[in-house]
Amino acid sequence: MVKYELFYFHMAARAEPIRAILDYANVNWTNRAPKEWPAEKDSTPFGQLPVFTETYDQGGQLVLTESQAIERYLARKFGLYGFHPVTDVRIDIVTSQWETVMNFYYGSLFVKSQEEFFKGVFLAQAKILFVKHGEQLAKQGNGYYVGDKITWADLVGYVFLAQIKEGPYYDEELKTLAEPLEKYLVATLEKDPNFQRYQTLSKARLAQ
Ligand SMILES: N[C@@H](CCC(=O)N[C@@H](CS)C(=O)NCC(=O)O)C(=O)O
Repeated sequence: MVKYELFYFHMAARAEPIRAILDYANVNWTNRAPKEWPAEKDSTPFGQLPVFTETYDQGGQLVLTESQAIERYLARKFGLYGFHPVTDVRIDIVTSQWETVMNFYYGSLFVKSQEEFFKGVFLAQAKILFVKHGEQLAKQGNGYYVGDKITWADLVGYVFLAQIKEGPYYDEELKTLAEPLEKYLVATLEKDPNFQRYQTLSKARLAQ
């Protein structure tokens, strides 16, 4: 048996797509938060979180860093990546676009000295993303970014949109631009029992 552990702060942020993949795939995994981060920082591979660890029964560990690399690895492992180099790259495009927008979003929330700069770029890029992804989802018409089943791209889109919706910048303009994302992506995922399991587990985790 393999033991899975995700090490991240007690918040959704960058680790949430990893959690969504694991729960969607019904994997048994442990969520761990630092007790005293400055003292723990040097023990991580790159001085940052998330860190994802697989521990094997027969001995040995796989220790991974970089949220997107971890997500891609798990998506591949648990059947949430594409089925061809072309579908894989389409999924990569969607997840990279979301990551870029979220880097500016987190910058605006956590880098106080440059809050206005990050906020400005976040808003400009989020608007483009909402419009373009809305068009892609409308063209697809089945609720999924790529192909005809849920993939890592859909989970990323849902969880990052949810964070923006709960954050300080979700005004009427963004809300209007997000309508196609709501209509196709959000509505489809919220009907999926595997996704509902993730939602229940996620709520319980963050309430702890
Ligand atoms: N590119 C990295 C960025 C990781 C990152 O920025 N982690 C932040 C939290 S979201 C962190 O560990 N901050 C604490 C620190 O740098 O000491 C990833 O996607 O995993």
